[in-house]
Amino acid sequence: MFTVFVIGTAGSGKTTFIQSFSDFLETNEIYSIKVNLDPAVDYLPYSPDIDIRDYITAWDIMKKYNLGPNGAIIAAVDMTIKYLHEIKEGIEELQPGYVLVDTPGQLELFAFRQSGEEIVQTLRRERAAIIFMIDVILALSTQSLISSILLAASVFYRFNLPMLILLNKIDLLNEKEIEEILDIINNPEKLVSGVSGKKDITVFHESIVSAVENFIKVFGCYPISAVKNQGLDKVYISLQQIYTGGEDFIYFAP
Ligand SMILES: Nc1nc2c(ncn2[C@@H]2O[C@H](COP(=O)(O)OP(=O)(O)OP(=O)(O)O)[C@@H](O)[C@H]2O)c(=O)[nH]1
Ligand SMILES: [Mg+2]
Repeated sequence: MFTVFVIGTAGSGKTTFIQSFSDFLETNEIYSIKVNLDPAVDYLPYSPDIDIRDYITAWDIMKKYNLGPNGAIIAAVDMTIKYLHEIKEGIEELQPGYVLVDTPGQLELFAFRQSGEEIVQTLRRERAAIIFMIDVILALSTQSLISSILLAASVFYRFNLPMLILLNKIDLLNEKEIEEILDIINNPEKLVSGVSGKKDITVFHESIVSAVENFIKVFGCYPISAVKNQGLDKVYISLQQIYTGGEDFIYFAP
């Protein structure tokens, strides 16, 4: 069983990716299940095999405790802990090859809280990985790409699991923009030159940028379109490498 947690910024396409990647796996005759851990989602394009909303919804918590939307999501994520063992048993009964886990939109409410870590550590069994989803439109400038990768890095430090970074929605880019993104992904050292052209560059900036460069080299950054099913095969190949190679894979990736 391979558990893949899909984490990323709000609206980056986590839910859409879960739908399209599970279709991709099905086409390749791999049995996967979809687990929704977003207590605030209203509509899902897929029907989840396991759904936190069967136990708890942000909407009910808002009403019951008179909380605002963010407070309700925080409370709902914290309360998820109570149902974790039931959720875990439900997953194990289904005996899937892949478990695709959808997480709440507001990444910080899940990834940077103790309860998020407990959820990931309890639900993972055997191998696990994180897919970090970035909306490519928000990463078009070098600076924005660097900020997004730094966010991915802080999620890595939280969970310490192998990670793939996905730049989603490439169908919204023109050819030149795609080429520029691919150029950086294939030669991440260009990030340094991309930023050092700015006149206020400092040694501190350069060291951050070179850390980002190394991060991309180790984990890999994959342009995809969850809507148009582009790039999913490469994501699958890398996930399989993590699955079969183990978590040590992160230290040996090209
Ligand atoms: N053009 C394009 N739109 C996409 C793609 N993937 C997702 N979207 C759109 O982006 C919007 C957000 O997609 P979701 O899948 O709900 O994103 P999410 O990260 O789950 O959102 P939250 O859970 O609310 O944070 C929707 O309107 C999707 O149709 C893509 O590959 N291309
Ligand atoms: Mg979602």
